[in-house]
Amino acid sequence: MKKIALIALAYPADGLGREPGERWFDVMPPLWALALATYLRSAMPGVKVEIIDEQLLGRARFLQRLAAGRYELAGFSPVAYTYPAVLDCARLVKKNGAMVILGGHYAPALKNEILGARGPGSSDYCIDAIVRYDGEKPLHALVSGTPFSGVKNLVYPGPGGKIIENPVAPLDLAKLPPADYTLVSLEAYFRLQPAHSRGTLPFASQRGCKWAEGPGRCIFCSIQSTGGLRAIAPAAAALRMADLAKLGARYIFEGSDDFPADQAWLKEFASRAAGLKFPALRLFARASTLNQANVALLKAANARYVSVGVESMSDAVLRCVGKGASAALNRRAIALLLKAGILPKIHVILGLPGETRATFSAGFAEFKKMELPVESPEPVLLTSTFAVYPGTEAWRRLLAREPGYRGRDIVDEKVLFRAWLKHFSRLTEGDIDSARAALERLFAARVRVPGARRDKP
Ligand code: B12
Ligand code: SF4
Repeated sequence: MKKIALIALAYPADGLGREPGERWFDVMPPLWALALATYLRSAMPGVKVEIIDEQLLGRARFLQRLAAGRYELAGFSPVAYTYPAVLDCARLVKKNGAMVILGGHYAPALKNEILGARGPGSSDYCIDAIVRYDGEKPLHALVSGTPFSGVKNLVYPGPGGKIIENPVAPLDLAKLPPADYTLVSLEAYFRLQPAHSRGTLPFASQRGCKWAEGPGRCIFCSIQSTGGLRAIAPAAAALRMADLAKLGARYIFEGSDDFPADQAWLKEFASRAAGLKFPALRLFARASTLNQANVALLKAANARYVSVGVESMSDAVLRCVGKGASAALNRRAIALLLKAGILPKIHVILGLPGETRATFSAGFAEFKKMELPVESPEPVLLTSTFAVYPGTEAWRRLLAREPGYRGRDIVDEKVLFRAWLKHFSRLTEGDIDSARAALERLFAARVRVPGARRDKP
């Protein structure tokens, strides 16, 4: 029987200078792996697919398991912070003869760099190929033994090391089987979740972003997607989410980029959800799509928390990053959510292009005017420093100024951030730290968070 491993890494505890154990999200089963494993199992019932998750095993047991495993194919979905550790794991499974495939959002953005440094023929050969965009059919084709040249969405080194990019085929989400959450032990994940959010499962009813496909794309957007905004039919999405309640889910972490982007979809979804026993939803929305009608629909669909990437409260900065929002829209979004009894989570990025002490002061004054909840079980403000991810417009701009970073497959976020500030911001790291501290003080004074866990993106 063929054995396939889909290997998920824990977000490193020291990532971004965080203190060990500090995280802004709950431990959840990796949705990319569930999606791929479900498809593979339904298309090839004879294949054994294991989802191996470092979050459950801890580093030592996780590495032991990989070292002992014999897999025909091993798949990883690195993000910028996990990529170096993914390479360590790839070397382990490659040693035991696995074909190693990467997918997700980081690897396709650096496909040439990764395959050049880690592909066949390199001195550190541990990666065979990279899948771009939807992975279900490409993975099935690979496991079936289709030669690389016949696998859609695949990027791989051809004869002489030349990187070959196969044609791309977006998937019809309606034709996918519902992700099978029983492929992993949900209890094991629930046990690692804090009491107030225990029973959280991830779900994604949509892929792609309407804003990115249409008038603009945020300059920090690293999401690799093709085929425009696609969604599971609203009735099916509602039923599948309700089914998760039967598996013990009390909350759903909905990973779509802008859940209310398609109002007709949302209307149908909300009317179906209203008739079902429905877990509480945590979701993401753009400020510009959070109008009165959409917020009412979200409330009807049992939305509890809505994350809004307000990023900045300076119109000048928002224009610079192509966000398609304004301080007024941000304020409106938060006010509408609060009025509907939905808790906002306000994501702010520090170190954006165009930011100066003056824009920060103006933005800070706007934050002061913003309506906020008096109390929330979780932190409402989530600040982060600007991450220049490969594949973004910001990355392209930085490389134009710092050609020395070109060609590398491993990026050091702190180094990039410093270089970014040097070229694109008039703020220093000290200014950023003070700005962050000032914002945190403002929110701490205005929003009571009983027994707050630390909560930063
Ligand atoms: C939901 C989500 C989370 C959830 C994950 C919940 C879960 N356990 O499933 C949580 C909150 C835990 C999370 C955490 C983090 N995330 Co996150 N996350 C997302 C989000 C919004 C959706 C991902 C998702 O589940 N989509 C649905 C699944 C089905 O689609 P998919 O992941 O794209 O996978 C498909 C294809 O890409 C492909 N594929 C993916 N992997 C592989 C692997 C193989 C082998 C193959 C063949 C195919 C394949 O096939 C899949 C099925 O078609 C994305 C942004 C986005 N819109 O995609 C960011 C995103 C992936 N996250 C990101 C980051 C940075 C993080 C964090 C570091 C936290 C942070 N600072 O934001 C941590 C890292 C966690 C870790 N250990 O890796 C970045 C990655 C950027 C980069 N270039 O590195 C993204 C792109 C968002 C962004 N900021 O731009 N995340
Ligand atoms: S970062 Fe901007 S462009 Fe990218 S998915 Fe989010 S809203 Fe869309």
